[in-house]
Amino acid sequence: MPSNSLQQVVRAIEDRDNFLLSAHISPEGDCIASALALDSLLGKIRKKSFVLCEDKIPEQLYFLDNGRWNTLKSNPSLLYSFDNSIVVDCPALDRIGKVKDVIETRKTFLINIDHHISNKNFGDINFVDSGAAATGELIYDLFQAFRVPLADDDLRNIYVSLSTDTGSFRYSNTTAKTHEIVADLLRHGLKTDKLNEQLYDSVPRRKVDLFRIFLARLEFDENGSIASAILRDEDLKATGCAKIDLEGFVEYLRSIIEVQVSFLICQQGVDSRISFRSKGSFDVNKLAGLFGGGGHAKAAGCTIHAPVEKAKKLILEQVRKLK
Ligand SMILES: [Mn+2]
Repeated sequence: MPSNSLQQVVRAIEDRDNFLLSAHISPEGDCIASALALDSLLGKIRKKSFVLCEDKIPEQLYFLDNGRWNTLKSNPSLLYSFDNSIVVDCPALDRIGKVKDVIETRKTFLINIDHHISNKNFGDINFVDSGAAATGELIYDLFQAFRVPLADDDLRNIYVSLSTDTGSFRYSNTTAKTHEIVADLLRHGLKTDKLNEQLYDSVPRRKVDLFRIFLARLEFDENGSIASAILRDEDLKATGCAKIDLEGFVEYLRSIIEVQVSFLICQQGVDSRISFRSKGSFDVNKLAGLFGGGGHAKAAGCTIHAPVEKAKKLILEQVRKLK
């Protein structure tokens, strides 16, 4: 089903009373903040809602936790009755992990709110806009459509979503609308200094330790236009890091002047999870798509069912073909 209009989404929400909200596994700024902001909006229009995700909020973003983020482990979700689900920031339904089973068992009406160009339009209602810098932009649109004023938490959540998905308003997905939304948040009293410190100037020591290993593994191919690194489960273990600690690593590779395509391969048991970044005209969404993944033109990911070294070989082959 193609994307629906804002009005159709508003109607779909108005017509229904209770919602399970979910977001992707390994949650980051946009999906966490979008889910929490949407939960807040639904409460304010007197709907019942319940956030349920496979993973907990990572430590760096604990400050967003308002006690409304439930995980499959922490919560007896099955006691909660709901007829509808809203999935945010997920290009495909598999991205919510095991919560997919919960939704499918209940045969709920499904609303898909997202901005990934690779979105599969898996919902009964699909509010998908690949021109939006972050899913948080679409949640902001919903606040406007329902004429619900943004409380302090909502201001903060929308900002976190926009700021994190645009690399602090640096990436090409940043639009005039992104800045207009931020201007509106500021007019409503958002304070950004402390927030930016929490988001960007709070690097734990363990992450620096992992970054050292990552730099030692850095390799260049194709005359330095491709940069990649491999990290293994044991590297994360040795430094006490989790997947979220990898945030920013692959972007660092892309920031190297000569580099057009960068990727980070992270061992995931017997499989490999890959994050791609690019600049210029190279489309990593297309590249990730060859391996069953996707995302955006300049930032995408996939899982390859092969060990890390083999995965790297397979990727390099495809990058050379696409270049
Ligand atoms: Mn996003």
